[in-house]
Amino acid sequence: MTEPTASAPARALASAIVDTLVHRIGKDAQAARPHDWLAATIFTLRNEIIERWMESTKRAHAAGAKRVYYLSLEFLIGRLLRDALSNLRHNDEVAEALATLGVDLAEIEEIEPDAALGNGGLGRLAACFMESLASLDLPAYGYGIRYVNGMFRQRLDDGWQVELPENWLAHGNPWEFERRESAYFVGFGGEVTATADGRSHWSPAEAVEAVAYDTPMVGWRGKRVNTLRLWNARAFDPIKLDQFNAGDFEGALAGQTRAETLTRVLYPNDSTAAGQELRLRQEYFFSSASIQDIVRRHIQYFGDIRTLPDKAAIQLNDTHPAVSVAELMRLLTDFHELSFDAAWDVTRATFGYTNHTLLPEALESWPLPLFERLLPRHMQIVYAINAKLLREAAKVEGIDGRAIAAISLIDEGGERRVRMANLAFAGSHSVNGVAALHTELMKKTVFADLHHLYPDRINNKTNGITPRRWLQQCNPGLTNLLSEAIGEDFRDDAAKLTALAPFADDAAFRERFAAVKRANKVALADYLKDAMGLRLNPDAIFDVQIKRIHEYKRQLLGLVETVALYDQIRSHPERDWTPRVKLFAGKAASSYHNAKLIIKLAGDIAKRINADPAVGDLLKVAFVPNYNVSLAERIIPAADLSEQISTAGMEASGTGNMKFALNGALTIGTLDGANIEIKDHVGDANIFIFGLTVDEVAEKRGSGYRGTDAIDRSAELAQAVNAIASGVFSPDDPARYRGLMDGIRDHDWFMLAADFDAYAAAQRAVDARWGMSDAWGRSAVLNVANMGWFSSDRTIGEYARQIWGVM
Ligand code: GPQ
Repeated sequence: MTEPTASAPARALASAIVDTLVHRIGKDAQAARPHDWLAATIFTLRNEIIERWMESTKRAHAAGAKRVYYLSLEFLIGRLLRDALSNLRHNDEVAEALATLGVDLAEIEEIEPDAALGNGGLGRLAACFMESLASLDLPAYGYGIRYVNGMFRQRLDDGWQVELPENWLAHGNPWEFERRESAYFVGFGGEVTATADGRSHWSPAEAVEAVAYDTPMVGWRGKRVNTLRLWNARAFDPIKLDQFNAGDFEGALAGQTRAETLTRVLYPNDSTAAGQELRLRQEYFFSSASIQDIVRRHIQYFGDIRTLPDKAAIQLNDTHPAVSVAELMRLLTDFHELSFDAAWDVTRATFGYTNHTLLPEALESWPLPLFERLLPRHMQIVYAINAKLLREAAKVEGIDGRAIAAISLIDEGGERRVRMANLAFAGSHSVNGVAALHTELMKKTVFADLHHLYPDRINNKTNGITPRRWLQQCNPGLTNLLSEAIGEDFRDDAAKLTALAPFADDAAFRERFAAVKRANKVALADYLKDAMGLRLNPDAIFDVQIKRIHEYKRQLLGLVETVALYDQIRSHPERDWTPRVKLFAGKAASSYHNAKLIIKLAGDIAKRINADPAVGDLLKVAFVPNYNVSLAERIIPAADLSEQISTAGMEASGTGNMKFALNGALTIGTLDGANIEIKDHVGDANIFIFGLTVDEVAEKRGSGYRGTDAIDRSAELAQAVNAIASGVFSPDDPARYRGLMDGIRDHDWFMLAADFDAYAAAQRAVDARWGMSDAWGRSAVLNVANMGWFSSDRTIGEYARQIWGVM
């Protein structure tokens, strides 16, 4: 079967894959289906990964190295085969081997399910960080939950979002290793008693077992392989036989069902606190298992728990794992016999906390009675920490009663609640924001008083993205062009991309650069034609807004401007319009009414515009269903224009913005989050910035501004809002969008109307620049050249040196 033309290594690899297929999957090459080939390929590749994994672990152990622990309720890692192949530089070899077996590597890569254990930016950041940690050869573990159902699959029924469960484990998961020996007891409820020697003893009323599942995280060139350890909940006693024998079958299995519920599903909320008891249980479950595992490893390797901060840096990815602070305090005081003060010193020196949003609805706090019922010992510890914290605060000049109330771990206004952000802040030696503006706003708003108390604690770590997945893997055409132009150095150090800058003035290079972009657009157009029957003109501007649907991200601004443009094209067909394709994609939280309505509106607008012969190829609109990491990998390399148009002050950083610019799209965006730093790097001339600043937004909100003020002044805006409100795009239900449009007229909290004219003007500036293809090409090349700084290697380097002390 093996073709004689294949190289010797490819032939050896092919026979290894077939061997795996037969002995591990139990099928021969004739019977194998695509999923079998996928599994056989992964299992074969895994052998090398395992060896590097063990070598990495041993090396860290032998060096007595300090380890980084990244605790996150979300890891949006996506597919892993291409990532591993590409990082190990085995792509060509494996493709060749499979070809000799009549199997197309690209085809089997396509059927690998996305591991979507996250909602959006926060979860994807965690995945980029895991890859960079391994690439920088830093010993690190990610800790999270092995959700059986990750992010839901989005289907559009008549344009309405419907959520379907995504069963990513349906065909098994060849990447994971169950570690039955790494299992921990996690308790809930019950009561706390004092022991004879004056310590506390917690007797939980309920307990589950946390079992580890490890996935290898392969760094660039396979230098290091780290571990992503995800916890699965299991009942200690999976079946109560006495009950079963007595005929109560459901009751006999109830414990197992209850345990499994814990790790069953990811809460599909992005930047909003879920607030349900199950969520607090998930948070404690994975925090407790992770902290126990970290403490166990430390004792095993180093013996003395008091040296923990020298050997472990634990980073809290937002407040979701913040209860870890109380959990470590519990282990140190109740089991390792440290005094409260000694335990507190160890705890603070070990933890760092990253804040990802200022949105009040995202700040987690738990009703005190719930917290106390579920975690009675932790409640005591929180009180004790609070007493210490407030004693310290009272000594500081300028801290009055109001400030004390703001610093307290307990919110006493109304129903008493435990504030997780304050707990994370107090329990960490470092608190960081994710972009420069965001970090400054943290100091001025949510954490103003804690910042006054601990002025050295808040620091900035601007987010980054891994250039392996978000350039090399998703855009091989551009990557090859870059290596022809500037050599291979940028593959190991994205900062070396600056060598590309002189090529911005090289017309022949710009032409090749444009050809790569066009080929990516053709590939995307082909895909969307198959997937949703769309016909797109690859010479139009591909204008893209893909991210979670959220009012502050202002997909609605993009849609209203689309309607205005549509009206302009119809009213002035004689003008020289620039053809545009407007692509939208993203999921809405299932309970977020307006976000779901915005999705429906996008579909309604698309239906009307795409069918109108008066605009023809000049304007096409599409809402692409089921946005996920894999879809992003297809769309981003094909984008010309990246929409980053959040209301200033509301997007902590954004990371999609970085992916687009790195792939040569120009950004149209507000002075928000990392857009500001992108502007500083790519240069004002190579980005389209518009809209109110943070201060102007605050000023308007404070001065009784209403959307109607702006609508009355803008004929274009008024026309678009009125058309949507009156049912032009929803003839089947003319009132459908009245409420949504009234929201803009009445409050316009997100400043859509206030920013509209500036946004529309910026879009016309985009058209003008597109018309000067040399100028556009020059800007696009300069974006790629100057985006290396946004590599997550740079970000992780900063964390490593400035927070973790591991570099
Ligand atoms: N982010 Cl709090 C999320 O994706 N989910 C969340 O629950 C919170 C924040 C995002 C944030 O909105 C983006 O601006 C950031 O770029 C991203 O986190 C990573 O820091």
